[in-house]
Amino acid sequence: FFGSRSTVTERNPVFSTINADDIAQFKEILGEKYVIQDEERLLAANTDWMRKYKGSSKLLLQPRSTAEVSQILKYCNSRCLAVVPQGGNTGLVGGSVPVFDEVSGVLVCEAGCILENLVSFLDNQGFIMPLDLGAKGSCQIGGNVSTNAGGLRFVRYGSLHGNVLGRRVWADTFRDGSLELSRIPLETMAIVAHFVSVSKRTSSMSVHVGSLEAVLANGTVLDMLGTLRKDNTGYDLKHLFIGSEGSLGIVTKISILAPPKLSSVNLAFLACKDYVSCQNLLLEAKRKLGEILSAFEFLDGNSMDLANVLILGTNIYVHASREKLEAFLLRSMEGGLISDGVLAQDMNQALSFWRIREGVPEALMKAGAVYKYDLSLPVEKMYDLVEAMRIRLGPAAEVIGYGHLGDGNLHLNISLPEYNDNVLAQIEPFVYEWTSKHRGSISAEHGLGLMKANKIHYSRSPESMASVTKWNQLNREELPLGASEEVFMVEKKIILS
Ligand code: AKG
Repeated sequence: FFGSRSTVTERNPVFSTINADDIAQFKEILGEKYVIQDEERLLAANTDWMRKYKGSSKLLLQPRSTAEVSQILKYCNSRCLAVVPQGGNTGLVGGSVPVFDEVSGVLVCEAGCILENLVSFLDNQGFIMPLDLGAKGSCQIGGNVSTNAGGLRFVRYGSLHGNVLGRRVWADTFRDGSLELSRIPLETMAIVAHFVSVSKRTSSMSVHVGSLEAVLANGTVLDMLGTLRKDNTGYDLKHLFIGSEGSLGIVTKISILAPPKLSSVNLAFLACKDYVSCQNLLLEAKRKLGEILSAFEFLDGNSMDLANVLILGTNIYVHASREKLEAFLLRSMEGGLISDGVLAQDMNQALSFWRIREGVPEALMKAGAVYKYDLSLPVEKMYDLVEAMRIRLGPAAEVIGYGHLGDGNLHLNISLPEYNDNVLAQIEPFVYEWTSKHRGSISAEHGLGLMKANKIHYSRSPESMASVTKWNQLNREELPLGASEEVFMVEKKIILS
């Protein structure tokens, strides 16, 4: 425990403990340099981003290839050593080299590639990543796939199930869009709507294909990398690895089809007087701008205050005009859906709007302790939970609601000066019961991890859980990674205990 606020999971006695022979074996496979026992580095790897969960792993391994991952897992399996795959924010192997085919638009890369590097790489080639999230500067694509990260472009490009593994086809009809509104949106609710448009084009067709390579616990390398649009030869096994959080194997390579870069991107930052107006605006945006809408985010007044006070100075002005969006937004303003708003005039301004939205989680971390919930709920019910929680907790904590309105995904954050078990008892299980009652999901995009591993029953029926358990039992000999018992992160680093 870090004080009373973090969680440590008990070690499962089924697993062996590491001995000197094991360490020698790992050094043999990886070389001395990549077998790490240094306390400080282990502490960093054993601690999650929120500094809430703490593992007690004794060894950090840094494999640089699929073959090394395979050898390590095979050995660990034979010795029954617990394995936690981990990724994100370490530069461990000096960066993976992406390979890109411009004609097919297929990017093939190693799991350790940092998302932002892929975004810039593709941008230089005239393409975009279908995935974007606030943590892009440090998260790794292998981790994104293993956790099925959602992010900001979900409303347009869908989940990684569609982007990485599926053979998803989408048709877009692009239109020009314009808007000119010119004041600072600082009312109770703000919405970021991200519009993309391709001038003078009426339609375009893109295809998402892709797949991955993963290593099973017994060291078997499952090569599912491919670039075919169609392959209907039985089960689509690759899907199992997306969102499995490392429990079935370690993702080592990914191929993903990148859509071509659009010739213009427009970002509007809008204020609505209440949540009902936000919902109605979303509905209108889907009706009128559906084919050019690439993100529809929302943050409430408390989120705005937090982001502005603790991280940013707000200084948003706009002079730009784009006809279609302007028409839509003016209509929405006349109809009372929008009370204020601005349209980014250039990329820098657009980035500054995004920084407000993406800055909220960081601002929350700086504000003190935070309890985080990532929920899928019917859009019309979503904000009721925020309000119910405010009433429930009173002045004991600040309740903040923001997230991906276009996807029905609420990030409910409860901020207070320090972690407090009495407050926590007011929040849980209430938040899970409320979500379950409204047939929501207790994890929209963040995954289960340690925090929600034993809360899954709020979102899954006993029958579906039983069938997964049964499936796992049947496949125990073949697919047991089964060791995610400590810090749960992803890819490219392997921690052993
Ligand atoms: C987001 O900002 O979209 C996230 O997924 C982070 C949410 C959170 O920190 O609660």
